[in-house]
Amino acid sequence: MPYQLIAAPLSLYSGKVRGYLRWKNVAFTEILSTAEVYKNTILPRVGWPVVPVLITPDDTIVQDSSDIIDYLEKCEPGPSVYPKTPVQKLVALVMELFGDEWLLISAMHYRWTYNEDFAYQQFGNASAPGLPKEQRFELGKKLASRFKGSLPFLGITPKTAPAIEKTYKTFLRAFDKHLANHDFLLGSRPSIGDYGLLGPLYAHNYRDPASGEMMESIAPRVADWCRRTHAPQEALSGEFLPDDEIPETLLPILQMFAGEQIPILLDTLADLQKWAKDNPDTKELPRIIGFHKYRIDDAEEDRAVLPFSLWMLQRVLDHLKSLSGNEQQQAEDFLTRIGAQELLQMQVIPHLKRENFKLVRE
Ligand SMILES: N[C@@H](CCC(=O)N[C@@H](CS)C(=O)NCC(=O)O)C(=O)O
Repeated sequence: MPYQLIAAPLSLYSGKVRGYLRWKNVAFTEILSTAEVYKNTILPRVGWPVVPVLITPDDTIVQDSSDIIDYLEKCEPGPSVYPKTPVQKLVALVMELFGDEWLLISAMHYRWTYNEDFAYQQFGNASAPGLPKEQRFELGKKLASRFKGSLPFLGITPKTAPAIEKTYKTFLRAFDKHLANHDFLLGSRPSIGDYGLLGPLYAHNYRDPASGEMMESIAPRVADWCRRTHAPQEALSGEFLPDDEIPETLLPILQMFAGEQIPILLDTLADLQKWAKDNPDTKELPRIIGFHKYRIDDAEEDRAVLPFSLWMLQRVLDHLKSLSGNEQQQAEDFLTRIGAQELLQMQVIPHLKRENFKLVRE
């Protein structure tokens, strides 16, 4: 039995994992996440409705795109998507965090502002492919309300919409410029950072028609990167740049991470500590632990405090903690250069881990 990936074409994190599996040359079959599959496999085995889910050849379930990729990195041969050198590995992990947890905002905004009917049809197509088209649309509308309804929780409102669009377009132009000289973020081999970006950029912002048209017109190289990263022509190919080099063209994107996402992560850290103090006997983290203000460009809005982002941040901080001597100095100098030196002081307290597919404190 090969690996089985339960996933859907419209799903953000499914695209991240699918692109990785193909590059890694892992034999897998994809199972569409229909209502039946949710009922018979995902809910009983994962405990909550989510995709993507990996079923391994020995029938182990792995859930969460980062855990799936890490599982396969351990079990499957071939080159790794994690650079070995300190600063490239740091940048790759930061870009995964930025894609998974920050560009998610633009992905959700564009889908539900400019591609609503397409998305309804897609939700219905995935859930009940056997129904007639109009019924799939109506079903999709019902199923999608949970996702569309999450917009205000992500801080996506009419007040922030212009700022979200402005900063997303700035990102697209910067990434397009970078891709004029490099196939991927860090050379001719995709890294975990490329897959982090692929989530929001592929399934939503490339594949949703109105968003894809916009991407093709203002950042055609990003659209090309989406195609190459999601469906590579050559598995296991490419190299990271030599000498731990970080291309200058990535600096504007890393500065966006520092300016936009770090303040939210800092606030979320403070809220986690408060939550832990107020709930000393609760082990499992709720998905939302409160509300806070966030700023994007010149707009300010309320948004939910999402502790899951800190589990992703921990991946970056654990890497920093593993460094010593010269390597530590190089990473510190680099973070100062991009204005992200706050990362050096950050600590996730209490430490978070995933247990039975849920986020819990250690
Ligand atoms: N962090 C997870 C998130 C998975 C996720 O959010 N999947 C979406 C579809 S792309 C979903 O099923 N969401 C359901 C939910 O969040 O309740 C990952 O990287 O796999």
